[in-house]
Amino acid sequence: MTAINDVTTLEIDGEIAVVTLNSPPVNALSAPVREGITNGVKDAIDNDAVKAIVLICEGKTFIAGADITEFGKAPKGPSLFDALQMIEFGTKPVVAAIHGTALGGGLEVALTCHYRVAVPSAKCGLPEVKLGLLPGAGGTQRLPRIVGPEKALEMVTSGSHVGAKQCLEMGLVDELAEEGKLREGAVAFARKIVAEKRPLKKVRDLNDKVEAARGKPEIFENFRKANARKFRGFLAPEYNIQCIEAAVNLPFDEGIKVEQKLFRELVTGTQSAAQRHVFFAERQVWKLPDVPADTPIIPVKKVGIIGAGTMGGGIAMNFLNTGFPVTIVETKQEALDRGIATIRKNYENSAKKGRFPMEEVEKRMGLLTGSLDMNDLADCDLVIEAVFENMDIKKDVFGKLDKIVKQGAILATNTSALNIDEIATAVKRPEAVIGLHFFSPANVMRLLEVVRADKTSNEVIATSMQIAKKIGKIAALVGVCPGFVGNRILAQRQREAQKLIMEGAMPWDVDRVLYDFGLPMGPFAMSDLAGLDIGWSKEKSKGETLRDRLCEMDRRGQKTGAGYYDYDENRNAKPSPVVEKMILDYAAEKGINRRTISDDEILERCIYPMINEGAKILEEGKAIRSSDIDIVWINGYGFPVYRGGPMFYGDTVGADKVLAKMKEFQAKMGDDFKPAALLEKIVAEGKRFGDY
Ligand code: 3H9
Repeated sequence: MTAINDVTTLEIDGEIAVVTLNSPPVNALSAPVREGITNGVKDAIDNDAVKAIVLICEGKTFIAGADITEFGKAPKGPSLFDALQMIEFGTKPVVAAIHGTALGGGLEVALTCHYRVAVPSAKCGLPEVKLGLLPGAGGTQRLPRIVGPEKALEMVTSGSHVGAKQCLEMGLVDELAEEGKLREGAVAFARKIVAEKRPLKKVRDLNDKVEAARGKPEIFENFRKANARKFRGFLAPEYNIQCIEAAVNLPFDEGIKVEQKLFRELVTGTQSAAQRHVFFAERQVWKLPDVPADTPIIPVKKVGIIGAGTMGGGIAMNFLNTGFPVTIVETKQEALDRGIATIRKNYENSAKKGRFPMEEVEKRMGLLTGSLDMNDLADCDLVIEAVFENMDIKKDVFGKLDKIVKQGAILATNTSALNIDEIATAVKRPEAVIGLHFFSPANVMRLLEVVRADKTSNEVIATSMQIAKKIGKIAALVGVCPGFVGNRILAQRQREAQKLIMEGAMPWDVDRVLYDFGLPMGPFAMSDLAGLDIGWSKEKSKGETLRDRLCEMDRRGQKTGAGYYDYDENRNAKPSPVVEKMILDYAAEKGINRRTISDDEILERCIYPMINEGAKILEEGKAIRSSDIDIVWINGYGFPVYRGGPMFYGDTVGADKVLAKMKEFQAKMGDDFKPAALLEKIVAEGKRFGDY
C-alpha cells in the first residue's frame, strides 16, 4: 500500500488498483481529498500492471460533497474539475464503490467514474439546493443523461436522497454489493469489466434521454408551475431547473458552461451564504458549552403529560410516534375522551393519506394510556405539564407532581410565557424542573425551546436535548425571560405592526411586505388564523383596543369568517372595508395624524427591532449564540431560510445600518427603538452578530 497523501492510499490488488480516501467525518472534497483523487488515479493509470481502478472511502460514508467550509474562501489546491478530468478521460475504467451517502460533489465524482457499485444501505443525492446551490461539478448535466430530465428535476430541486435499490433501477448504480463487503464486491466487479473488456462508459456520451425531451419546453413550465409555492423566494430551485434545461437543449460541454456560470452566481450570493449558515447552525445548536459531553443521561422510558388539549395531545403524539409509552392525565373524563379521540383521528387521517399503514395507528394508540388520576404518573421518567397558562394553576400542578412522581424524573412545563424559576419554587427539587416549549401544532412544528431555569441540573438539560433529538425536533437551549427567545422577539414585531396600522398602513400592507420578505404570512393574517379572541373576554372587553372592537363585532378571525380580513367560504382573505373604517375612526379618536408609510419603513420597523431584541437576548445570555436565535425563528416562525434567520439577516444588512435606523426611529418615536448595548458594541468593534 502506498500513501498518496495524508488522506489517500493506493493499493494494487493484481490488475485492480484501489484508491482509498480517508478524511473524516464525511470525506468531503477538501483540497487534500481532491489532490488524493487526482494523484491516486494518475498513479494507478501510470502503473502498467493495473487494468481497472476502484475508488472507495473509509469511515461512515462515501464522499458527502464539496467541503462546505471552503465556499467563500480563496480556492486552494487542485480543482475538482482536474480530478474529474483525470477520471473521465483516463485510459482505465474507474469504479466508484459507494457506502453511506454519495452526496453533491460526491455523487458527481461517482457519476464521472465509468461504473458505480453500492451496498444496499447506500444513498445517493444532489442536495446542493438545500445550501442555496446547484451541483457545480457536472451533476446537472450527467444526472439527466441517466435518469431522464423529469426525475433529474425532482432530484436536484428537492435534494432528496435516493436509496441504492432505486438507484440500481434508475441506472445510477450498475451493481449492488453485499452489505459490509463493498470492497470485495467492487473489486470483483472491476475484474469482471476487465475480463469482459467492457468499454469506458462515459455518462457525458449518453444522449438518448435528454434528446427525447428536446423541443418539449412544457416539461419545465409544468414543473415550475406545480412547484411555484414551494420554491417561492428561493433562487436555487430555478437555477437548477435552468441547468437541466441546458442539459436537454445544449451539447454536454455547453451545458457545463451554463452550470458553471449559474453555480458561480449562487455560491457568491447571499441566499447560499444564508443557507450554508443554517446548515452549520443546525449542527451547532446541539453543542452546549457549559454542559460537559459526558454529563450522565437520565434513562427516559415512560412519559407523562398533563392536559389533553391541543398542546398536550400534540406533545403526546411526538412521543407515541417514536415508541415511548405515554400516560396523559386530564381532570374530566369528557376532556380526556375528546383529547384521545383527536389523537386517534389525526393518526387515522395520516394513515388514510398513506403516511403509514393502518396497523401503525393501533400500534401508536396502544402506547397511550388515559387517566384522571395524577398518581398514575408516579413511575414516569419525564412529565410534561401542558395545562392552562396561569401561574397559580401551574404551581399547584407542580406541587402535586413533587409529591407523586419518583425522584430523579424530569418535571417539565410547556409554558410559553410564565416564569419557570417561579414555577420551580413549587417543588422541593428545582433541579428537576425545565421548560420544554413546544410550538403549535406540536406534532408538526420542528422547534423545541428547551428552557433552562436557574437551578435546572446539567443532567436534566442534557437529557432534554437528547430526547428532543429522539423525537425529531430541533432544540435550542434558552434562558428564562418573558417569551423566552422566540416569542420575546415576536412581541417586537407585533407591537410595531399594530403601531403601523394606526399611523397610516393597513393590515394588508403590513402583511404583504412581510410575505414578500419571505414569511409564510404576515402578523394580521396570522392573528386571523389563530383567532383574535385568544385571551379576550366578552365580559371584560371595553373596546379599548382595535382587537377588542373586532371581537365585540364577532370578527374573531377565520373561524367566524371575518377578522382583520373578510373571508369567503373557501377561507380566501380579502381586505375589509369595515376594518379600514374602524382603523380610521380609531386613529381619529386617538388624535393620530395618519401618513403614508413606505414598504421600506414597514419592513425596517418590523424586522430591525427583532434583530435588536436578539442582541439584548445575547447580551443577557438567554441564548447561547446568535445562530441559535436564527434556528428558533426559522423553525418556529417560518423566517425564510434563504435569509438565514433574523440575526444572519442583520449581518447581511450590516449591524451599522440596523443601529443607524434604530437611532433614527428612537429619535422620532421613542424608546421602543432603544438600541441594545450589544448592538452598539458590535458596530463599535466592527464585528458581526455571527461572532457572538
Ligand atoms: C457540493 O457538493 C457542491 C458541488 O456540487 C460543487 C462543487 C464545485 N463539508 O451532519 P452531520 C460536517 S455542496 C464540510 O452531523 P450525519 C458537519 O458540519 C455539498 N463539512 O453527520 C459535522 O461537523 P461537526 C453537498 C461537512 O451523520 C460533521 O461533518 N453535500 C459536510 O448526521 C458531521 O455531519 C451536502 O450538502 C460538508 N459537505 O450526516 C451534504 N457535510 O461534527 C451535507 C458534513 O463539526 N452533509 N459536514 O458539527 C450532510 O447531509 C450530512 O452531514 C451527512 C452525514 C448526511 C453526510
